[in-house]
Amino acid sequence: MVAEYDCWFQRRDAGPDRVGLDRLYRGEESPLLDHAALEYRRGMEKCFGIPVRPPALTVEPSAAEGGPGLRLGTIPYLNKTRGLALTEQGPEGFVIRWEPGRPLIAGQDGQGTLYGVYRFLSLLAQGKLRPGDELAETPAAPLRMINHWDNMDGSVERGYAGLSLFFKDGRISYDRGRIEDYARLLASVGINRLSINNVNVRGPARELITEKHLPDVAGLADLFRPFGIRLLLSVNFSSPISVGGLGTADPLDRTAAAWWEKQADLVYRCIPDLAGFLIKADSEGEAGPFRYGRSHADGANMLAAALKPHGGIVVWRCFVYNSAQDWRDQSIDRARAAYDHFKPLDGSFADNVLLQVKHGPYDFQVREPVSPLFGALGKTRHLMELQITQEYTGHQIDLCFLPSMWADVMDFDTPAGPVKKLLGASSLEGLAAVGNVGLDGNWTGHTLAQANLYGYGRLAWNPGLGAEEIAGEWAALCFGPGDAAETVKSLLLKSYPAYEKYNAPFGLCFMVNPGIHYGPSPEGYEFSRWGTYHRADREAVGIDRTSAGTGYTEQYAPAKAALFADPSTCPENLILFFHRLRYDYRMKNGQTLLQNIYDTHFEGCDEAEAMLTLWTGLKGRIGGECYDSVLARFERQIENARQWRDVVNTYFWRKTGVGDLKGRKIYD
Ligand code: GCV
Repeated sequence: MVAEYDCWFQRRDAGPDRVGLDRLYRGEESPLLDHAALEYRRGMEKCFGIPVRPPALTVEPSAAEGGPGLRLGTIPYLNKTRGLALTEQGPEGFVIRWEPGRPLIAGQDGQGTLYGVYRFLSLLAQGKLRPGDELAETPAAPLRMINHWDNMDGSVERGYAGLSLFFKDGRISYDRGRIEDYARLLASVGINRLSINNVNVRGPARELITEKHLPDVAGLADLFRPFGIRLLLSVNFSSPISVGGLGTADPLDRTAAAWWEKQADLVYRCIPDLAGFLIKADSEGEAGPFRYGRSHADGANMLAAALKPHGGIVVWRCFVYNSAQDWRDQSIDRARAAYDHFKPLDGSFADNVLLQVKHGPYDFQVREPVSPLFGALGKTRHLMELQITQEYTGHQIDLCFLPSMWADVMDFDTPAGPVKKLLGASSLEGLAAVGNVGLDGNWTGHTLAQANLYGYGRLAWNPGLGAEEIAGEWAALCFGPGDAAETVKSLLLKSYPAYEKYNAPFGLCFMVNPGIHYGPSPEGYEFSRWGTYHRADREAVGIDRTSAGTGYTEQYAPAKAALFADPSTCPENLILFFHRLRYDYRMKNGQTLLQNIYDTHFEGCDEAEAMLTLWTGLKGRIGGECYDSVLARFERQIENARQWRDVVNTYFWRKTGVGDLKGRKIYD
């Protein structure tokens, strides 16, 4: 990698033959096509050093058109005016057809053409596109969103890459060039929606939907629009009171509903194409309809009615659970909460409401089962929420390539089919993910964590892509050509299994330091109010979530429920999520559960150390700045991995008094 800031738009030493690439002809006029042309020219110059002459607008065939050059336009237009018979694609899709000397990028619409340009540049950079090639792509699902948890003081909740790109000192503040570069990164992997402020909408953020800030939000929206990215704003349920000065935010109270309508009118006067509002209600202290004895459908539908005339959507999060639980009370199971709250409401939401469901029933742990809501919300539009920022997966200090985790999620079988097949083909209309960038020079703190942003976009576009393919693409774009890219790819692929091994074992979850969520603290959450207990004692560990326990397994369709409910069929990487097991329980490898806990922690730490060694093998073969910054992260990762290994192993040794069969060092 030459320049960390440039991410997957690196300058290549050797480029393609420029014949046909340095001249651009384009079809109809539209802002998105203008932008696609601009991005093509910029990309060719930046990545391959090929200057491209400004596009000739050739609405009708002309003599000039006969020469070499790249054609850019939309499929309907080109079919009509050139009789090209290009196969129609879905919305935002594109065709790339490279007749020697006359490559063509044709989108189904302007946005598709822009995506086609980025794909063309990417494939060219990976050495995967040549004259004679033809391909067509359409994104699987219409909504591919990033959620920022940025606060208006400039801090970022769970942000590990510096301050906010958007906010500073209580107002909107940004570097225009930086925003354009960010928009390019997002659009180049197909992201088309962006919420800019934290779902915990506190202080001045409540006024983002007022005259005070709307002109500035509009300015930001103007920068993202050419890239086909529409903004959302996170709103606070009690704003009618805190901003509007009303006495209530009751969704069935006409004055509260009218306040939202008035506010929506104002918002859409400033930003007519705002995608909508995102809301966290009745969750971790945020207000919501429960405060008024109303349902989440009442709350969401009130907002939906306000946005409906403007074509806006309400994205309503399902992260609703009792966050003031008494650890003594074993009758409550937080894992049940989202399904218990929202499944009974299936079918009662307005048609411009989308529920946003975290992929697992807990909270972005290193290993969770897929939420039983997927495949069960047949009558409600919804999105799956992932987390790119590494809150529980190493803070972008530890390398943890998340597409490895997400690919497992995509493969999960719901009663309606695997998640990856439901996306875009059912009421599951897309993905949302908590972003991982900030003002750090390399965007993501750990340079290799850029791969998680890239991978999220690629997976949202094509959920059938495997982790290996994504890792290979990203490594080739940033470190290729050459075998350094192979090393980086293998590092990415080793990273999630290693992290999982030295973290909480076998789906146990939440052995992390409370609050900060980095580093081990096996009982950090045991006696707290957050509902995430493993209840380890001297004989057993884990929660019985079968029908004999909390009944969580029953939320799945019968076949899955039965699979999870039986320890002999339950996937072992989740066995302690679903079961309370004695330490002498025999795992499939014939060893006890306890021995497996020891083994995985020793192995995970060894694997982290091996990753550092692999990286040091790249010294002198990649840019020094990148080499050094990643090296420093690996050194910190090893400290963290050792700490996890020793704290968790010592914890279980002290509980059980049973040592490691292999006699490795476990501290007293
Ligand atoms: C934005 C977890 C995080 C919180 C986050 C919350 C959420 O609890 O620790 O920082 O708040 O999830 O998703 O709303």
